[in-house]
Amino acid sequence: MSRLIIVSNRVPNPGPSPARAGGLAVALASAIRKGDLWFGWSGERAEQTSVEARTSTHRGVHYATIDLSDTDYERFYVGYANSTLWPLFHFRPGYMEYDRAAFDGYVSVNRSFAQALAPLIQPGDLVWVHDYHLIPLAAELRNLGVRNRMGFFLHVPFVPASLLETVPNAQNLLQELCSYDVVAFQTERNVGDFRDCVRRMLDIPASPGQPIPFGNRQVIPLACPIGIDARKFASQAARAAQGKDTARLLSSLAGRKLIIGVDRLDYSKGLPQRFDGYARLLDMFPEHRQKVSYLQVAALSRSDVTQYQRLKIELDRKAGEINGRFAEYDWVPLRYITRTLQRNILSGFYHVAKAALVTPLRDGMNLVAKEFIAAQPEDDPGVLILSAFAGAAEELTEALTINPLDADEIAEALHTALRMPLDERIGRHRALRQKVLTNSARAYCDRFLRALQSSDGGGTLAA
Ligand code: ADQ
Repeated sequence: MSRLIIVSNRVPNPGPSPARAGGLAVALASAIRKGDLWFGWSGERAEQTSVEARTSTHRGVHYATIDLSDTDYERFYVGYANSTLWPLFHFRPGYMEYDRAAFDGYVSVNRSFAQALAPLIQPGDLVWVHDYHLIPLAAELRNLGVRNRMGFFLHVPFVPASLLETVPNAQNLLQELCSYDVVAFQTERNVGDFRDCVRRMLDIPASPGQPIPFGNRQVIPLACPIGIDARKFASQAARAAQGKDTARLLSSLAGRKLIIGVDRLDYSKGLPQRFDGYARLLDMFPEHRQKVSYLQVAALSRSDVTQYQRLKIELDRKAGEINGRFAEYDWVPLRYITRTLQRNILSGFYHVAKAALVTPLRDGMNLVAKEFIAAQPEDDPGVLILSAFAGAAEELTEALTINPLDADEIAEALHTALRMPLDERIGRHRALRQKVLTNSARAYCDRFLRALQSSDGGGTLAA
């Protein structure tokens, strides 16, 4: 087997298990082996962006990181990646900002990544690049003479041509994606949009099921839905459900049904609309008052981007309004936490929840939906309420699917979920669980790496 090099914007802390193991680190745990290398930004800022990587080894896996200067951090990370590309790929053109200096910073950080990474690449290594921060990386590496097989996975959604073309240099972005040997997306729909963009914006034939000819190479577009280690998560959840944190939660619920939501505090996750949906439930179906409790864990994220600061203010206000309006002296309808909870504690909470609200306005996949299904007890499962605009909806068709903009629809779905008969809950959960077990983290890695191994590789960038 070839050595694998994983490249992502942030490199997981290789030390003892961090408080929050992100979806990426967990998903890739089954692909990365002794001798492999993980390369990316350290998360640290320095006077200058590093020209050479700092290396370390943990349990046989090598880690190589670079620091970013304050200016590069502002332009690359806060600017182009999170204020231009993130809103673009989440269908929010109104939130998109564009500043040429930020774009230049994005290109320059990708060049710095390439310069620090190129000397570490050996012949035969497979290079697997992750997410929208690093679209130009393969082109930059190829300019430095790297001829290895390189693949890219986009964790966020891809957009139709009519949206992609709103960003300056959209054609360049597409050409840079085509500099990889494999370009993988979360859903078939994303792959369809990518092919369509290539046809319309680059005037290159991109027929369904066929590789795309680009320069002297072939690019393989691939739908490769990310998964979780569902068996491990299920046993962790069953154990955690017997632990002291779940016991504390259950005793505070005093027999009430738990509705759970777990997200980064991000405008793509549809949190204000979800809060409205919950308030509508208590309005339209007052029989649930005092009988349910909704726990929303919304970990603060990207607090240096203006839209996220505004969202936090809006949610704080809405949470206050809901509790002010509906709470009784012995019942708080909404528990709202803006911190990260440890993964094993969360898994126990998922286990005992009777419904999960996963209602993003757009999401590449959404791993919380899969974690909830894996964690639920098979003999008395709760119900997943899932946005039609999460990538997970393409697979998890037995969930209650809703339009996240419609507060009344969220309320009706909650009402249905809270009264759903046991046999229907078991039937839906059995089908969902099977999918989450089959489309696991390992299946995701295997599918991607098989495609990358089988690709042409080694090509040069088209003129
Ligand atoms: P994210 O937008 O971060 O990731 P998501 O898939 O929902 O989204 O969550 C990733 C992980 O973070 C999950 O394991 C989840 O449990 C954990 N997490 C989220 N909120 C948390 C909280 N408040 N406390 C503790 N843990 C929390 C991007 C894309 C997604 C895609 C993933 C993986 O935006 O669409 O599913 O990458 O490809």
